[in-house]
Amino acid sequence: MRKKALVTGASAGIGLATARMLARNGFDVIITGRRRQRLENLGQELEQEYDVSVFILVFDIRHRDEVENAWNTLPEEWKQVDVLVNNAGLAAGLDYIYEGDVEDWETMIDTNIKGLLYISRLIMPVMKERRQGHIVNLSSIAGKEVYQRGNIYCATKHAVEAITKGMRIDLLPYNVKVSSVSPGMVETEFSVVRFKGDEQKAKSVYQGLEPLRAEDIADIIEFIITRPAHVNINDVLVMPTAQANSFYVHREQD
Ligand code: 8X3
Repeated sequence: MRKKALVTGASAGIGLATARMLARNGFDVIITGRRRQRLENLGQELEQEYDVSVFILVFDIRHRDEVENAWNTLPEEWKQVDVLVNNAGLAAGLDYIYEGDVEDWETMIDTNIKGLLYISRLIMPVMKERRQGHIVNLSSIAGKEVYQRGNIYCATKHAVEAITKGMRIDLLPYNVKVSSVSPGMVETEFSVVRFKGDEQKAKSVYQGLEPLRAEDIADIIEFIITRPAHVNINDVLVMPTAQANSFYVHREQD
């Protein structure tokens, strides 16, 4: 039986690049997200290009019942997930905390923390039972540092860090690896979503520098999941060369 991987938020960005990387490595892939058409296009591409099987689960990860119902539609052999990539996540808004939109806070908390927990809660017992598996959580530089107006987004990524550590400790006796990847600036839909579709504002985040690409992060996940059985990469913190941390970014003038 071929190995199975599940990637959340696979319809774009890091999730999509990761799904491609997994298929290239011979995994059958469960791709999840909200946008069915995009997932179907990706599924077709992966099956044709890499000769693997793809299972599509459409759900909004913020809704526990949707996540559980989708999981329950999976045939038993598909539930034997070897690699789980908890990628689905977003930033909504960039506001001073005293002016923050409470809806934005809830969206981020529900997606980045609760959503990650909902899907993990279904898959961890399977990994524990099989005494095999690897969970890769997408954290962020925002999980290490807090920057002005990043407040709740940073809080959710700090929570991901704690959850990663908690998973690693609790799954330790069961041979399950737990890793995280913590990127700085990656040019995906991230900033467009953060700024609610304002493409100009989103572009300006990456003005004058070369940001990371989704594929750069997929490359790192590839390295993480292809280490020998006795090696676990706990965390990789990765920045564009033009970024030192959340505060120092070098921009070339046009
Ligand atoms: C995304 C990186 O610096 O915009 O997680 O918070 S940052």
